[in-house]
Amino acid sequence: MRPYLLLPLLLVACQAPAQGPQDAAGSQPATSAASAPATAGTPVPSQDTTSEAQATAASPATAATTAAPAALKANVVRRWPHDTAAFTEGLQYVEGRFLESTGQVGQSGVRWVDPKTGRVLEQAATPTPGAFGEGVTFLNGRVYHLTWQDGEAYRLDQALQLQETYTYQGEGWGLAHDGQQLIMSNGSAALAFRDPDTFKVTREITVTDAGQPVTQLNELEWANGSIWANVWLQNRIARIDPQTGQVTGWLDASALAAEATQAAAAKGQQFTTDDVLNGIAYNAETHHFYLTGKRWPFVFEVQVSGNN
Ligand SMILES: [Ca+2]
Repeated sequence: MRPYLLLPLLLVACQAPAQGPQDAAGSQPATSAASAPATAGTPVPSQDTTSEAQATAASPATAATTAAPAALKANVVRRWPHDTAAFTEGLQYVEGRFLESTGQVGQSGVRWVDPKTGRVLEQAATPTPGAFGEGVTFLNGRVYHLTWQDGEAYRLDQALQLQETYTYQGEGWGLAHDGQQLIMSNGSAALAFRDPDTFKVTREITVTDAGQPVTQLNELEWANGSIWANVWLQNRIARIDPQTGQVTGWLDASALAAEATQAAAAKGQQFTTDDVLNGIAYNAETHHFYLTGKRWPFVFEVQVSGNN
C-alpha cells in the first residue's frame, strides 16, 4: 500500500459532510482527474475553500490515472546460456540461482539452474503425471508451481519435494509474489492475489492500458513495486500498478526475440510459433532483469531504462 494514494481519499473522506453526498469520497478523484487532465502537479483552481491542499494531495493519484505508459528499453548487459529444450513457463532469480519451470505434457517440471552455465542443478517433474506445467515462484522458502488446465497448484520445498496440492478454477499461466501474496495470471486481463498458505484468492485486479483490458498476460515478476507481465505471443512486457491494474510502462523486448531467433537458427534450431518470450526474473541487488523465452538459447540480462 502506498501512503500517497491513500492521502487524497482520507482528505476527501474528512470533508464528506460539507460535500453532502455519501459518494463524495468515490466521486472526488474522478472530478479532479476530469478538471485537470494534463497538468499533474498543478493545483486544481477554485473548487472550494480547501481546494488547494486537497488538489495538491490528489495530484499524484491524478498523474497515475492519466499518464501514458512509459516506453521502456531493454539494454542487454550480458547473455547467459539457456537450455534450448526448456519450454520456459516461469523464471525467478533466487540467491544466485534461477528457479525455472517448464511446460508441455511429459516435459513439465521445476528446476534450479546455475545462471552462469545454464546447467540444471536439481529438478523435479510436475507432480501430477500428464499435467502441463506453468508458472513458478519462490516465497519464504517455498516453491509454488502451477498447471495450465489441470486445476492444480503445488507447494514444494526447496529440494523440490511435494508438500501440498491446491486446486483452483480456470487456467493457470504465470506466477509471482509481492513478498506477501502470490500473484497469478490465467491468460485473461485478470491477476489474482492469493494467500500463500491457503492459495485462496484475496483480491483481483484487471490490467488495463488506456482503459482497455490487456489480455493474455503470462509470465509474471515483481520488481520495484510493480508487477511485470509478458503478453503471450507479443514481444513486450507490461509494467503494472498493483493497486489499479493500470499499465504504467511497456518494455520492448523485440530485439531480444529477434536475436534469440537468429542465434537459434545459426545452430540449426528453427523456432516455432510457440517459442516466444516467456521468462522474467529480477535481481534486486543489481536491479537487472533476466529475460528469456521458450527454448531460447539465451537468458538476457538487461538493464531497463526509462524505469521511473
Ligand atoms: Ca518470473
